[in-house]
Amino acid sequence: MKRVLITGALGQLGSEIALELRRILGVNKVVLTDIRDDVNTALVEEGPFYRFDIRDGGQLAEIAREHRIDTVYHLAALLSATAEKDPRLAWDLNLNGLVQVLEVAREMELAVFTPSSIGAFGPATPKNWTPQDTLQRPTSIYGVTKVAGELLCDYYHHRYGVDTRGVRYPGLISNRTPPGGGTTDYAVDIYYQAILRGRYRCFLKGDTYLDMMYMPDAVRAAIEVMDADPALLRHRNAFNVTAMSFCPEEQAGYIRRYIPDFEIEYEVDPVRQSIANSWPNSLEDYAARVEWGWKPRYDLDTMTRDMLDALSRRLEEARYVWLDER
Ligand code: VAH
Repeated sequence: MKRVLITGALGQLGSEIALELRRILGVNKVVLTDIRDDVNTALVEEGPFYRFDIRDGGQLAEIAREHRIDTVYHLAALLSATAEKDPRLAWDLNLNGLVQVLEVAREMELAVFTPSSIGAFGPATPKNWTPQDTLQRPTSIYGVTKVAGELLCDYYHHRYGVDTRGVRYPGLISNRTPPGGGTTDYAVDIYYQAILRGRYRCFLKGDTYLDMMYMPDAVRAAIEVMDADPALLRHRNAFNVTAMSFCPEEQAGYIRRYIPDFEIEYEVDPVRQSIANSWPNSLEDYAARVEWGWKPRYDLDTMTRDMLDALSRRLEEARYVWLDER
């Protein structure tokens, strides 16, 4: 039975993987860590949690030893828009944090999941049906850290035999935890504001196509790739995975199927538009499908229905803090 440690466990993806792994393995088999402890406090209080900076490898090793960890989900990182504001911090956290995890994994023979992103591609990459193996010359610091991270994880596998695996995530959409500082955050916020205000001001152009995925599929991908038979893996860091590709205008149209009067307007953020323009319009994910049976379950219509249903129930009960924090 696996014993898992999650870094960045209170973030958008980390908190959802934490919930699902604790459901599967039991609370005490899943140790959470994060640099902060003032969000998702239910997760902090219900089981083992440590607040520390992932760049402190010594503390990581101590916790992994104390809890007899065998698998690390390393999710602590700055996302694209936040990273662009402080490139040196992004490099330090995203890469030196990863080096600490890989070194502990090498010494303690731990398996490591590290997410990459469609941000690992750049303007020179084929934009439609972006292949698994292709040119990667990202122009954002986030993308630079993701490509370097992919190469580092593959190096630790080939050089030291560390069981490193990852997926290149598209934009992730969750009805539980708001995203933190990404270029695809609009695709989450739009649902909240559709319910609360009936309209949304989008920071990307209406015809900006990006790959996206509903969080239940993203969590399942992270678990299934780590459970895959290693003998069947030709790739490791990192597999293209996707579920859908849409633009803000298209997403607004699907919302109007449920909220007919919903209106969208545009106030483009040049930094995030430039990042989005450098990313693919759509990925092909055949390697993941062939090597470990990847298959998404949600499309834009089923995701929209589930998001609006879950949020309308939740937002009736509690103030929408995210909007107030803006
Ligand atoms: C971001 N949500 O926008 C992340 C993700 C593909 C996008 O990497 O930075």
